[in-house]
Amino acid sequence: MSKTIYVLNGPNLNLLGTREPHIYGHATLADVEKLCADTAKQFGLTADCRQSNREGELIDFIHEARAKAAAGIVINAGGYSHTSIALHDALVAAQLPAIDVHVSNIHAREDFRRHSYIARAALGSICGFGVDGYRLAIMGLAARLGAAPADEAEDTDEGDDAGAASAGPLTLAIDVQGDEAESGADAGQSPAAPAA
Ligand code: CA2
Repeated sequence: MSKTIYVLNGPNLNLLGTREPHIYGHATLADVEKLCADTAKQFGLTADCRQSNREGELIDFIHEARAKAAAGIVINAGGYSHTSIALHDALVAAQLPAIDVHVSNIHAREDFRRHSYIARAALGSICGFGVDGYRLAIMGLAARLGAAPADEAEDTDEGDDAGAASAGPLTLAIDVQGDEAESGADAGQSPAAPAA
């Protein structure tokens, strides 16, 4: 199995961080892609990040993920989430574990955003956690794939790793696998988790 996760972003997500920060926050698409790369690396995975404003190109990316036997797909199809049977069909055909991600809480907005065709073809959905949802999606996928967090000792041979995400994801991965009660605070990317 490949160790590559495709991270696909759909229409208008190239505008992240430039408009409507009250809904989508201040992080840019470049920030999101770095977050994904850093998180994937912590699990010995690689994030191949793509963005397109075209439905057909997103479908091509999904076909490519299938052809390359990618480990999984994290997808925020933007507005196409609510309209695209074609993207749904591509994900079903790909037969790869996929996670449907939305930066905003689509259930707390207009009714037309509440339905996601992507969610129906996905292993799970994450929404409302801001861009931290991408990190959570990769962690969930990694847990499902059985990808253990990279050992910290092994991590040091990679040289200067100052840009990598904090130890938060590692802590949460231990929670998932070992049922620990402790939650993983991270570098402040997400709203505080509700108390257990
Ligand atoms: O919350 C999400 O991640 C969405 O998938 C974002 C889509 C929206 O159509 C979905 O209902 C929910 C829109 C992406 C637009 O992104 C922008 C970002 C900054 C400024 C303007 C648009």
